[in-house]
Amino acid sequence: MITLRTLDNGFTYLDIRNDHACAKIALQGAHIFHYQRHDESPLLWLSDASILQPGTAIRGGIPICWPWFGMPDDPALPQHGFARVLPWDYEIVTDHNDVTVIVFRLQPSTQTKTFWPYRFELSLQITVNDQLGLKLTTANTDVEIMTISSALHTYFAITDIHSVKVLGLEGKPYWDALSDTNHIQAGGIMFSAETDRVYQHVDNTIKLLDPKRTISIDNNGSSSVVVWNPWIEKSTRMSAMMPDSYLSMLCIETANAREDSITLSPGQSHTLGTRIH
Ligand code: TA6
Repeated sequence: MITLRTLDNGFTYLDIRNDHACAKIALQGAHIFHYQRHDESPLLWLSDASILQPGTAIRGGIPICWPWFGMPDDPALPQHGFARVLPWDYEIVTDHNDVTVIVFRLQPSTQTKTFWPYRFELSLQITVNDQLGLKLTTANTDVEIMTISSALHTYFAITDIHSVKVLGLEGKPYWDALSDTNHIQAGGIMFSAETDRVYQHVDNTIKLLDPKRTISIDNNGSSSVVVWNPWIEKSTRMSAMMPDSYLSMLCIETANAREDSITLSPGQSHTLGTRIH
């Protein structure tokens, strides 16, 4: 079952429920901000301080970072691109008891051209059942070559940052954004301080081990994985975060960033996908 709901401030989202799970997806940014399998706690984290209002990026869920990841060269442009703050169209593909599939589309407009000059087709297919699937497809409909970096910037809800471990990135090279240095991951990842890393050449399943459950992340069309926890100081000063937010969230992002950016010739397309289960 899918219900279109609109808050008093005009914020509009799809409220989804089927035999396996419930989910909420904002039309702004095609941004899923709630996914919860029945008889489980929510799998995606949403900040208690996040305000659901038009034009404001949602802190939590899975923001779509496109057509660039991180800070652009032009400081006047928004971090993580513009797709997550613009309204997308949607089409209900499947609304069955055991699975819900919705395709969202962002069209080029005078607004997008103020950020980025290219013509494109951007779609996001979201599949909700006992797994959560996202497929972000970029088509270059321009006459110019375009280069994109992107991320499905997933905020996972965790029991406690001190008690989780991330496996699957052992031996992978990563850029440490905090020190602007490069390293090789030794062993699983545990957390005791702010962590902001872009792992490259990743083509395998990532596992998030939480005392309550193990979450598997199967990516495709992705060579980068971003691992981020803001820790205390950034939790305290970042927008739409509480001082203790860092304890209950961890970002493991399916991406193509930095040297994994994708170049598309006219007529070419690329799909960045993840399956969370
Ligand atoms: O993906 C990690 C990161 O780039 C961090 O450096 C931090 O800035 C985070 O994204 C949140 O970015 P946002 O623009 O959503 O506040």
